[in-house]
Amino acid sequence: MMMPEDTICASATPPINSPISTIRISGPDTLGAVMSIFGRPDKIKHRYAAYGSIVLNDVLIDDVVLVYYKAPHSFTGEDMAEISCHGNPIIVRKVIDLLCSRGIRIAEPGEFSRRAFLNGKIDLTEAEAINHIITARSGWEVSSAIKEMHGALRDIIKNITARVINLKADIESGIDFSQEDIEFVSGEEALTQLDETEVLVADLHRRCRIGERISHGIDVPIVGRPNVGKSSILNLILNRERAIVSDIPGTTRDLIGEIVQFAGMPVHLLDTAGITESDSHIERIGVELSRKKIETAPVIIFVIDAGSDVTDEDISIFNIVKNKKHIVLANKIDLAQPDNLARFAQFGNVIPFSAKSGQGLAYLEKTLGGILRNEFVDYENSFVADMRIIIILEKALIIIKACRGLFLSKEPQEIIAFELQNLIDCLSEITGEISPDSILDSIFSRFCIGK
Ligand SMILES: Nc1nc2c(ncn2[C@@H]2O[C@H](COP(=O)(O)OP(=O)(O)OP(=O)(O)O)[C@@H](O)[C@H]2O)c(=O)[nH]1
Ligand SMILES: [Mg+2]
Repeated sequence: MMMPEDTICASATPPINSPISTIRISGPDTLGAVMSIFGRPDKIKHRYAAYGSIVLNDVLIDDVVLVYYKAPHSFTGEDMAEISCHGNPIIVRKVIDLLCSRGIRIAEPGEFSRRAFLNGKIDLTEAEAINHIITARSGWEVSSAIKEMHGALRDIIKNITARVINLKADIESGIDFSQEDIEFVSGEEALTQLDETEVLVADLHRRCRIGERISHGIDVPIVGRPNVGKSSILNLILNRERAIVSDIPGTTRDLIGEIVQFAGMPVHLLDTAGITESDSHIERIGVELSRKKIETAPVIIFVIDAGSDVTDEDISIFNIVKNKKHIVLANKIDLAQPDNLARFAQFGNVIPFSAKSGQGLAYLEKTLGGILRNEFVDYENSFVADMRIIIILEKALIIIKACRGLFLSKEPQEIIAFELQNLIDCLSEITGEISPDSILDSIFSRFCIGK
């Protein structure tokens, strides 16, 4: 266990005016420092909320609640304290200045989590999960990250690693007894175990990939011919004037995207340029971007104008969209004759919609949510893993293939055992059992100060 010598402090809450702000302190000088600035030092006890004042030279700084955690029973595993004061950055600043005058220094980004990791309180998957909980933009990410913080990913990795360790041990026992011709694990059995390991790693890789994809936001473009109301629909869903709306066809030239939450998942909703045969160079570029998005997006919102007749443009856009998952909105229903949707029968199920009145919005959210859940069936079981983990899993799959090659060509057991050790080391990088400082730097520097 590595114990950093110095004591750090930082505000764990953002520098804004709010009811409460919290200042964290961690390190061996914590208790001395807080006792010296807190008006009722006798009240400071392990895991006890002490109420009192912080006073400097007879001037009252604030009334606060102070909780002290005695090492190793704290988040970092060191002596820690949390001071909750009134949420004014001026007060926070004064308390931190006071602590600094007692020889405590301001923490680097992620330094509390880094200490928790170095003291064995959390592994890297849990540290990364905490960061995901803070930065998550949808309910799905939050619950997935909380599961990870509770060790869901770590347990799977540990289980896979344990299997490889066993296999390697069996093979090494074979090495020791090789003179006596005892084989602890037959070649076939070893291959089966390797195959099983590969299935587990590949499955985990797939689940992390899905999670990674979802967490970036699932692209859902809103497409249709010019002037049908695509930008108005984006603005309605976002509940603000994000895209310019006008009655001039060809208003939107570029892709305009925002992340919104649908059915607990982050959706990258994209307003696109109305698709048309245009002479204008800029408009053509926009139309090209819209077409590309239709190709790559998993789900498309196709908009038609319920207030006007179906045009050839509508039909040709629908022909590109129809083979993909899509939703059809008959927008401007407020301008249409009621129950006159029959003329849109060629587009299949059409949702009557109005960006003006909001009609159909709840139904759109329900329908889109349903499609997304179906498209990403396994989303309950996917992980919001960092690219770092996905890359390590890919490396592990390559090593497994190499091991199989060694088995099949009946290489000496020492060589196979060596390659299996590479696999164990590789998997251990995920939890951080084996991780060079440079990797730790890059992970924890992404955290905010006070975390
Ligand atoms: N009455 C009514 N008007 C609407 C509705 N939705 C949009 N409009 C109007 O239709 C016109 C075009 O709306 P936009 O949202 O700019 O249409 P767009 O599809 O983004 O157009 P381009 O960017 O040119 O492709 C504007 O004058 C809107 O106010 C609706 O539901 N009802
Ligand atoms: Mg537009």
